[in-house]
Amino acid sequence: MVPTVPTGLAWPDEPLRRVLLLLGAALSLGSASQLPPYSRCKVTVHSSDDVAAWEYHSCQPQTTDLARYARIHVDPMDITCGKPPENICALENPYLCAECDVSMLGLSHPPHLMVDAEVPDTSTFWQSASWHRTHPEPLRANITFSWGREVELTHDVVITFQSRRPAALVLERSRDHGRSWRPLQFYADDCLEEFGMEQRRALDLLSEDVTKVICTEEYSGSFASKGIRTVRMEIQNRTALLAGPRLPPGRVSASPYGRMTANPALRDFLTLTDLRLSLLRPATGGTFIDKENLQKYHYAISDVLVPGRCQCNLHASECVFNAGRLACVCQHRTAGPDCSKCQRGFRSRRWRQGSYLPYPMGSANVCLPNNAPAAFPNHERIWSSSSPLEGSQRRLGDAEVTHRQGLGHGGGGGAISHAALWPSVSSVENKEHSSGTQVLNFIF
Ligand SMILES: *[C@@H]1O[C@H](CO)[C@@H](O)[C@H](O)[C@H]1NC(C)=O
Ligand SMILES: *[C@@H]1O[C@H](CO)[C@@H](O)[C@H](O)[C@H]1NC(C)=O
Ligand SMILES: [Ca+2]
Repeated sequence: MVPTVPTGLAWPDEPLRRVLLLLGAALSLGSASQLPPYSRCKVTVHSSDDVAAWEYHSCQPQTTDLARYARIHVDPMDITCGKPPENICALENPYLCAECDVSMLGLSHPPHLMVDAEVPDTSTFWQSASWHRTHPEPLRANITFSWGREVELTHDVVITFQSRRPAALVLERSRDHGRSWRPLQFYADDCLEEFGMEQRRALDLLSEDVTKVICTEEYSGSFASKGIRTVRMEIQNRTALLAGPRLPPGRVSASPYGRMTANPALRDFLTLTDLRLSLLRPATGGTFIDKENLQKYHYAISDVLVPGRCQCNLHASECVFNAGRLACVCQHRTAGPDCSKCQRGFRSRRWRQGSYLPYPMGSANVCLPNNAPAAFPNHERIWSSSSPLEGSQRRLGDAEVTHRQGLGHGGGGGAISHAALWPSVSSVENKEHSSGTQVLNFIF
């Protein structure tokens, strides 16, 4: 058995999240109407001894903490403290120091302590060497999280510092396994001086700025609260911009997924193979540098949270972690680590990504058997008159939802009335479907 990545229903706020992640799997067994949209790839709509019909939906894995499934690399190699043993001191009090020594359990602070399960009141953390090590050169470190595949961010990235938050850092992403990098967000106590950028808060972004890279002073500037140790990359504030308040009733639920489909730039912005935290300047508590006590300048991170999911092209509701890799459990007769091709024997039409539209079932764009008619419509319901199991003798019905009145021609069996197979749907859904189809044609 491969372990399934734990799932959560709604993404909770921090302290509870580790607990809820564990509960998530149990919660998702609850009633079907409680399931988040796009959580099921296939639903049986009729089943009896000799006839089965099911409907394929586009589907995606639930949000989980991706940081725990990443390979973590810290640069330069010797930037983690303790080799040789050294003292790390408090910024506020240079005489309050702790020893760091990689050879002593309890005194070492390796990178994996950024992604372990935090027990309340016992913080475990990665600790950098102090500026004493590199002065007069700057104290810099890159922390890279690599997944070896595409993942997509769904909620705020949250970095919790054990030390004071750095005076300058950049969060960057790569979509090509680290060959090229693009910034996600800049953070500084003075954006203009550090990066030549005007400071801006995610809260103030307008809907046309949904993928705009900003520099914020919110987490390190003079008005940033000193007691708070978290730095955020506000993903939700950005996706919320797409949710748009002015949709007519009945269409509201289609967002933001529908708009996500219509906004490839945002999907690109949130998709990555690697995430890098580039620490450029530690907190110094002001402009004065106390050269006699450089041990008090350093970085320490107790937790990194990267909520997101495997990018499975809307063809999988599960992603498993096996042999150090995340892999989609592909449905819809697709294959590959990210379901980006059709299974052998199921290639009668070009592979396509699933679509979020029409909301909330989406379009599965299943791969079809090689012997399916070339002009087969893009239907999402398939039924079998032989066995409820998927198999090579499966017969395919012309069961596109918009053609449901015409069920019977080309359909397998015919023993059941289509009223039983296709329960009535509201006109809103019909409308959504037809508009969804138009959008699909437009996009793909
Ligand atoms: C961090 O990565 C950047 C970009 O690859 C590189 O230029 C820089 O030297 C790295 N910094 C450290 C401290 O390794
Ligand atoms: C932005 O996020 C913050 C907290 O993360 C939230 O309180 C606020 O309502 C969000 N703003 C918008 C416009 O979604
Ligand atoms: Ca920790």
